Amino acid sequence: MEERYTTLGEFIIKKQQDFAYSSGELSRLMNSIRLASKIVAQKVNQAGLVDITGAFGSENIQGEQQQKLDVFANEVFIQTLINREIVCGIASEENDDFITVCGADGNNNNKYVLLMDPLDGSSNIDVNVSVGTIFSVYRRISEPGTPVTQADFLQKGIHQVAAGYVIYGSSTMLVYTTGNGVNGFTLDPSLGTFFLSHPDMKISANGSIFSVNEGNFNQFQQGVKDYISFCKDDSNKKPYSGRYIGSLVADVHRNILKGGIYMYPGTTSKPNGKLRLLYECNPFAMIIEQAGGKATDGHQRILEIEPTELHQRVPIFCGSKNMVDKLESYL
Ligand code: P6P
Repeated sequence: MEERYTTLGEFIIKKQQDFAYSSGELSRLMNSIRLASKIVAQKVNQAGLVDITGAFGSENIQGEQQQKLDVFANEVFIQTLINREIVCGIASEENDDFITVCGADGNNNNKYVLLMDPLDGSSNIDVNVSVGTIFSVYRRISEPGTPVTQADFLQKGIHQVAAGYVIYGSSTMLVYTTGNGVNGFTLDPSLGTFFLSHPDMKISANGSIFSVNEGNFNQFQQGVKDYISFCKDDSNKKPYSGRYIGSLVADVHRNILKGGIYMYPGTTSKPNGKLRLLYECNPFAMIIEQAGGKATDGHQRILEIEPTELHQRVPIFCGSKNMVDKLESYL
């Protein structure tokens, strides 16, 4: 089969065949995410036309005003997964606690849990900036048939079975890994089909883009300030460009394609930064490492961090390996 005509559905089946032990549950999980992404993409692309972008009035655990699309996207992904009885538990940025998913018989022998940020960067929707969904999948560690526990979600990123994101931008793309490389699929909205558009994505070891919110510069630790000053030093042989969209999925996706480093450092007011370990930093860390890049909190691999809370924040520096190495040399 000519690669360029591979649809996401065909790719998932092909990959399942690569795993002799695969029971097909992970394939069904990916197909569920495929469906939910199409539904959310359609609503995001209508955002300016349909009155669902206004603030919903409720707040999420982050204390942020929930945009209606946040709520919509959260419900679509949750319902799609529950209806198909694919996972035994779900954790979401939009939900204070994790959701236990039981089968019709009240038990649940499904072996996976999913963690997600259903619509990251949603505050950008009203200004037509790309937003995204981020997801992370683990095998449960509790006994099948027993209720899912928090321990099932608080696993190190190295144990992720799959990680991915959907970017709702000039086109809708789904990018994911199951531990054997990273592949990107672009949605043809006229057909409702994701086509393999970016096979075996790799991030260059070097890059010339640094992404950070310099509005926080004065609150960064000195080493981070020194690295940013290095990037801005005109005497550099290799000039760097500052690019910061303020939408995590958009910033990291661009850096994977063009090379670069994305930083959300700790600050004096937020020592652990802003981004969430379990459903933002870990999935991106897996994707970036699978694409040949590096992801650290400044001291250790993001994927090695032992989680303690569902919504915990960690600083993150990720992207082109040599750029992250250079940053670390300043810390
Ligand atoms: P700041 C969006 O709210 C988000 O969670 C990420 O998508 C984005 O990278 C980050 O926050 C931007 O945060 O503090 O720079 O506005």
